[in-house]
Amino acid sequence: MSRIVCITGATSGIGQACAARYAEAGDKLIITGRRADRLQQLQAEWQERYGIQVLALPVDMRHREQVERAFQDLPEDWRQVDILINNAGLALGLTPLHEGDPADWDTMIDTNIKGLLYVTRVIAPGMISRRKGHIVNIGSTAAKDTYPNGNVYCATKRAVEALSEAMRIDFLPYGIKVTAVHPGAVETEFSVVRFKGDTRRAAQVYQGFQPLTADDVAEVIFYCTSLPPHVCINDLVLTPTAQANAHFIHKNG
Ligand code: NDP
Ligand code: 8X3
Repeated sequence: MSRIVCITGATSGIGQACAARYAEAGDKLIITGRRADRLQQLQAEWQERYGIQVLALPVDMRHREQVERAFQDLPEDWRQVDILINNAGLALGLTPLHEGDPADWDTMIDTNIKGLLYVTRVIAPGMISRRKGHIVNIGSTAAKDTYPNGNVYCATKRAVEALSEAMRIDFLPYGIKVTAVHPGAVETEFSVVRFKGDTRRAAQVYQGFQPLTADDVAEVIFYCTSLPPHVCINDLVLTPTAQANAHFIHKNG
């Protein structure tokens, strides 16, 4: 039975891999991101390859009115979202707090925390009225351990962890599943974004060990959302085998 799956930040990395995984399974997809051209290209590709329906919503998660308008105007047959994957997010910079750029802090807080809240606020009431739904929030090992110079990014992911717990408690009477997935190092556009286009510095992050791929994370998320109705994975940490936690990665050479 096909489900309606809404994935934020589906234009690259983990979100794109998740969308491809659910597309392969025949689910209907709502995909979001700021890059409208990529959304359209992926929409056409998955509709063609898998014969599924894909709704592309170009949206900047930082702007509450944009998010509300995009989701409140959903066509009738797209309103019953079964699975929401709150994935859109980013890190900007890796500097000590006293040298941090407050504009970067605003972007991370507005995207990773407030954007996640805005989308959840419009989607969750429908799930609650239907007494059915699953919300997957993408945290990070950065939520579990604060690392040097990670300050505000780590704080936003700690907030995602706290909000996942809050959703689990508040939505408990309605049978809504809430899963927080905390990946370690995944090679995506994440570090290129963090280092503002410095691809050499970004590549160094993943040298000397085998990082996770976005597909690895997508497979785990797909598993979490494919369990029987009475089974819920609440909190899940996955890392490359070479990574113990946010602090320790065993690199060769
Ligand atoms: P990518 O940079 O590859 O993907 C990030 C996605 O978020 C893109 O689709 C981007 O779309 C979207 N996004 C960013 N800002 C906004 C915004 N303002 N409005 C709408 N969409 C936005 O990185 P990842 O796939 O690695 O990251 C996905 C999630 O996983 C993030 O929450 C990240 O914190 C988390 N994570 C990543 C890890 C890693 O090592 N890579 C490890 C642990 C967690 P667009 O640019 O088109 O707007
Ligand atoms: C992304 C993983 O360790 O680069 O959340 O912050 S890390």
